[in-house]
Amino acid sequence: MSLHNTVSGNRVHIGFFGRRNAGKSSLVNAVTGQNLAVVSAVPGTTTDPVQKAMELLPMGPVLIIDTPGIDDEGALGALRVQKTQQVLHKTDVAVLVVDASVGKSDTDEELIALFREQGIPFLVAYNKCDLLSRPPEAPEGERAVFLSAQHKTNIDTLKESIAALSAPEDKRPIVGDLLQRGDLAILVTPIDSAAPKGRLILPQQQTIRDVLDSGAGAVVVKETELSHMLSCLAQTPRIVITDSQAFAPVAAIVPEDIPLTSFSILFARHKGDLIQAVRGAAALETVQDGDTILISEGCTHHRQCDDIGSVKLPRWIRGHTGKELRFVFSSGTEFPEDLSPYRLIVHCGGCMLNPRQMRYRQKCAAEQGVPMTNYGVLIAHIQGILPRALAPFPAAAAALTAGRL
Ligand SMILES: Nc1nc2c(ncn2[C@@H]2O[C@H](COP(=O)(O)OP(=O)(O)OP(=O)(O)O)[C@@H](O)[C@H]2O)c(=O)[nH]1
Ligand SMILES: [Mg+2]
Repeated sequence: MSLHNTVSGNRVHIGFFGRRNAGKSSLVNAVTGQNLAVVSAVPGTTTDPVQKAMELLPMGPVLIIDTPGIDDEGALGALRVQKTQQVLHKTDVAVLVVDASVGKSDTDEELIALFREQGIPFLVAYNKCDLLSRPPEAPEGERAVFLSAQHKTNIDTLKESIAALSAPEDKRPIVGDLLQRGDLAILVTPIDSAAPKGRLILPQQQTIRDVLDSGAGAVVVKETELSHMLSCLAQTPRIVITDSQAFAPVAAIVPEDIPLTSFSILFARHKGDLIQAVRGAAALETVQDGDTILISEGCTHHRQCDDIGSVKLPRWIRGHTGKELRFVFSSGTEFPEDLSPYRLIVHCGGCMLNPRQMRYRQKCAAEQGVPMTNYGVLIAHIQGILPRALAPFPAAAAALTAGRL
């Protein structure tokens, strides 16, 4: 396959972020070995994202994205976040460029919080180390590279670190990033007729595994035993995770100060871009008579999904909106290239798609400006449980509020 035949979805997307004048464009030029990006001492030189597809060793095909610098004025401005957000949607690995002679600012910390929340692996590139007699120390646990874009020192180290972060099976957290060693997570798993015989479903198993990997403990309980179990605990749970079907009764039991979310929210984030999915769900409020909604499934053989996708969702959506809508269905590997006919895309959870495939579909929708959500997030929205279920994810919660306006 030639370089140009590699569709952009199959390229590792590497985004360079940071404050104005940190040297993002200089670093992009040093990494690519080309003078693609305009560099100047005037802050705010880069005004729109600049991207370049190329072959970058030791990674292979990549897409390098240089972004406009973020202002220093306190909290990230809404518009800036939106621009940064658009790039974050497609970023596989983020490089936070910090001027080492200045150090990290609140803005940088906010960017790091955004990366974390969206499960985007990142590293901090301390640039302009040539200005220092000796490089600063990185905070413990931070993946950092000390370099100089101008003197081209440690650029290879940066490339290797990026490659290490973009390992093929990208390990996006399910819930582990919200937990600390010794924490307790409660998992509420109703056992009804839809539950498989003699075992738990995969998302529940994977969540338990993720809890264990983070050194926390899991209490797994049916909604009927939840109240009793809560009263037995000597330690306040860090989070309660429930099957969305049981959200209402569970929300009534779990005190407001204990974070409560659903498996579908966790997996929307694990598999793809939660913020985009939330925006897509909020877009349901803006559909009009005559709009077409695409309902898309990743596989062709899951009876249960099929029933939800082809029968229940159209009914719920019509009931919720009260609009005359047209529904179009796609399944398996087919996903329309031209998404412009659709006002909204509702995708299944994508259990048969790998995160990259799922994210690629989300990228296509984002690039074409079509709102896209998934079954779990949309159903949660229709049930009215999103505000509470999103509370552990502030940026996604903000997207819900913004999307409804
Ligand atoms: N001493 C030193 N100066 C650098 C280095 N890298 C970049 N600079 C200088 O820092 C200034 C800003 O560089 P840019 O690459 O334009 O910074 P940027 O982050 O892209 O800035 P915006 O696009 O405005 O956000 C320029 O004057 C560069 O020459 C470095 O490693 N050492
Ligand atoms: Mg720039």
